[in-house]
Amino acid sequence: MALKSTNPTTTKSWKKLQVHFETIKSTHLKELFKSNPKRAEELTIKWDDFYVDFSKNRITKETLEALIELANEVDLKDAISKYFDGDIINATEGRAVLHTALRAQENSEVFVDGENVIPEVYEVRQKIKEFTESVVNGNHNGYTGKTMTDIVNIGIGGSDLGPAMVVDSLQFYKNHLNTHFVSNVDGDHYIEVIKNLNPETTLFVIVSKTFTTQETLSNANSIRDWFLKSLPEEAISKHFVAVSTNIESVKTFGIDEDNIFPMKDWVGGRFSLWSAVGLSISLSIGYENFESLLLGAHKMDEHFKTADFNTNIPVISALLTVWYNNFFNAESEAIIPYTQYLNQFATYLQQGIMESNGKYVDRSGHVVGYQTGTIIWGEPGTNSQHAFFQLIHQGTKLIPADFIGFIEPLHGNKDHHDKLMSNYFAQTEALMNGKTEAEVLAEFEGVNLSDEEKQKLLPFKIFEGNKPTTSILIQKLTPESLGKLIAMYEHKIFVQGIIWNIYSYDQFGVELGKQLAKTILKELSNNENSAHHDGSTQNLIDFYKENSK
Ligand code: G6Q
Repeated sequence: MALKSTNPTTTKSWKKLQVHFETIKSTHLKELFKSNPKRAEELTIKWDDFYVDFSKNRITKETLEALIELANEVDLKDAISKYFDGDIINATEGRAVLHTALRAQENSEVFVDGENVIPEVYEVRQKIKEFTESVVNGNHNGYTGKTMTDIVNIGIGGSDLGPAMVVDSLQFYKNHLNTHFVSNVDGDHYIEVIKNLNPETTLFVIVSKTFTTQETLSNANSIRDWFLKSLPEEAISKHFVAVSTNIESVKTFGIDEDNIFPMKDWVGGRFSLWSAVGLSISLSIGYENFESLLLGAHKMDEHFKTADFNTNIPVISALLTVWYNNFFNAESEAIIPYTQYLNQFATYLQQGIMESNGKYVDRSGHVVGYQTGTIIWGEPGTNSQHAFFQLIHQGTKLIPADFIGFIEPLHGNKDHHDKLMSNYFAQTEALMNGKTEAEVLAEFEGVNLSDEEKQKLLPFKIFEGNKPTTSILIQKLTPESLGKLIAMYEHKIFVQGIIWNIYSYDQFGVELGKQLAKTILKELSNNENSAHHDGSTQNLIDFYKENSK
């Protein structure tokens, strides 16, 4: 069954939210805390090892009620069932969206075209497990008998960002294998990665759902050529494996069928790290840890599917985005992890969120008359405090931010961890409270400045505050808690798409890029000049050709 199509702006709750917005838009968060001493408790969701405090958001109970009404009016419940049940909710590509099936329990049933897909999911998982163990334990060695020391994941977009982010985030749990990622078609990228590698001890994992992506195939071909300079053709089967839906093209590339890890077209690239696309994750942290990652995601799936909307973390989180994006006209959202391990997390979410919800046509094929996908950005705190935080504190834009922190550090340095987390808490507090004129004046006391100088300086030192943040506090960064966190954002993306009445699971904008470059490439590599470019593009191409060696 297809997803319903409701223009959210025509609902009663949207109108209610518009009226309500007028009454709340200038209210300061400080006042909201003052008027309700129980606010923090009431707006915090404790679930498993997650403590999610929504209270520093510019909402009241009434706001939440109206937002939940909106979710009900667009029939979010029905959409969630369709999502988990394998309905063709990616209608523009005629596909189901079933990354949740990849982490479902073995005894569950999810049907696509009348067939339960779970047994096959578990067959592939078994293959990942056996292969991981044989490489990690030194049973699958290189052609010359040496044990593997390095893994190179060759893929781009969804076939790179998820595995790269997870491997980096979970480096604490890593085994002896060094994992590298080659994605950019920029030849300097793969050459930098392989320059210190020994082909005899390196395993290459080519990841491409379609196995037609220019970047990945170019990198794979060049790396194979490099490899064949040291080892014979028959060595390929020991050193190259692939993850794809396109088995025939992988075989044509020269990879044995046994070395192919299949994936299904109902797994979208940017949601595919849970599938065989996660092979380099499994190789790098071990299969058990990979399984824990999947289990964490499954637990979040269950929470999302079963919790009432008012205690449902992904639902509330998505509704807040709608609130800021469509009523406060906020354009971006920041993701600030207070852990260096999640260094790549915002980059990863940029793809998930912006590729999914960067759409201007609704599910009825009409151009939307309201804002959809937000701009996502972020870097770990505390580093970002020394960089772009100034703009969040005193700029002219409203930037809701998710603060993500962990109670326990992995290496146990409590002194550093307390410093790190005191920054997390202090920032959310300061963003909310700001600094009043009276507070600045009090700070000025005892400072060697004339009254006139103080008055001059005063406006620059005032912080309005009222900057919304959501505090996500998790016990410890583990494969399982990371699985929960990623799945939380995946479901947030889904809810946003349902409310904005768009299709979140296609990516025609990405495909456009794949087509466009092909024509120009022909012009660059020979003297063909077939296409009619605008003056600027033509000049750029000509200048490049004249000056490139
Ligand atoms: C993800 C996108 C895109 C895709 C890459 C790689 O959702 O579709 O980022 O993952 O373009 O595609 P292949 O895996 O087919 O090489």
